[in-house]
Amino acid sequence: MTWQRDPGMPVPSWQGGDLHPGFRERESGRAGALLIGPKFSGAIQWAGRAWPGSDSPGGSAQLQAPWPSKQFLPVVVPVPGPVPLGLPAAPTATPTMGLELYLDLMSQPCRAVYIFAKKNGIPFELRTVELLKGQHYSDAFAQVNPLRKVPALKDGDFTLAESVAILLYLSRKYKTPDHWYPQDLQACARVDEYLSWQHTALRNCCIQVMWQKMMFPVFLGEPVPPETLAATLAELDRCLQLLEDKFLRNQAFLTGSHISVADLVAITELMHPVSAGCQVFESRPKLAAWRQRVEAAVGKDLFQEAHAVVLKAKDLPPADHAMKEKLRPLMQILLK
Ligand SMILES: N[C@@H](CCC(=O)N[C@@H](CS)C(=O)NCC(=O)O)C(=O)O
Repeated sequence: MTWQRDPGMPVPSWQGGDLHPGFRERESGRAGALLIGPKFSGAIQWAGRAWPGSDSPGGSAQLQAPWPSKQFLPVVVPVPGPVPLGLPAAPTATPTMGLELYLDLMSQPCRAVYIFAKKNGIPFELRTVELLKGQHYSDAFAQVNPLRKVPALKDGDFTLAESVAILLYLSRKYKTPDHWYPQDLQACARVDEYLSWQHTALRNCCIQVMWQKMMFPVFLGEPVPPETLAATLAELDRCLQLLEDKFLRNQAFLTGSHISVADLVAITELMHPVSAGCQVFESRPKLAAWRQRVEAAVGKDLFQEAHAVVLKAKDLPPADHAMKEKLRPLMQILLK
């Protein structure tokens, strides 16, 4: 069994844990974490440093199971800068069997999935599905997600819809650091509680505010009755209060002292009304401080990258007639 770092993948950071995505099995092209399980015996080769403290540019070893103390033995620790591969390149004809994420960063659950995957160095092929071009109605996309919504995931023959299911699948498959989706029964239940609540609360009003305040008047040229917008903004305010009082309280993050997937799901929602010019954080210092903490934990660059598209949505050229017809069903839902 030989491994090499996938040159297209970001170099993951060493977290002292047991997961190092960004590597590919050379023969099959299968993407995945470069982990050797406790039961593995056999020959391995690696590029870059092999263990913390080692400065070897690569090497090989014969491993004999079982490994005594750790559940996983990390084999490659990436070094800063280009990693010397020291191994022949994978054959270009190798079919991609790796993870594919179908996303449009205009969509808030897509941004949560994108940030999570990138932050954790999970190797994936980005398949952009542009909602405003109606690409989610294509037959090809229906094969991946018959619900015709993004985000969607394809991992080999396995397909998955629904952002929460996707986030949890990724956290389990790539064994991401525990704080994202904790093992502890009650800590995990707190995250589940938020994820269950947000679908019928924050999510509804954030998307409605964004469309009613910006997309209808600016993009579609359709005025929204002032009383409709006022009612939606009042509902957003009510949800923000619940977010602060029930979830954030005096904690650093929504479900405790560490960032979890709940924070990603929440912040990506709140950036929707922000993109439409709503002052979501200005009169809410607690929430504003939380936003800063989330941005810092995610990393400012990744946060900006994930939100660049939606923050520029106000500059979209007006939709043409065909586009409006395509969006008609969605518009009816969002004007309720
Ligand atoms: N519950 C789903 C919602 C997915 C969803 O509604 N996605 C929107 C974008 S935010 C979409 O694809 N809309 C296209 C449509 O409804 O036509 C999830 O969390 O993934």
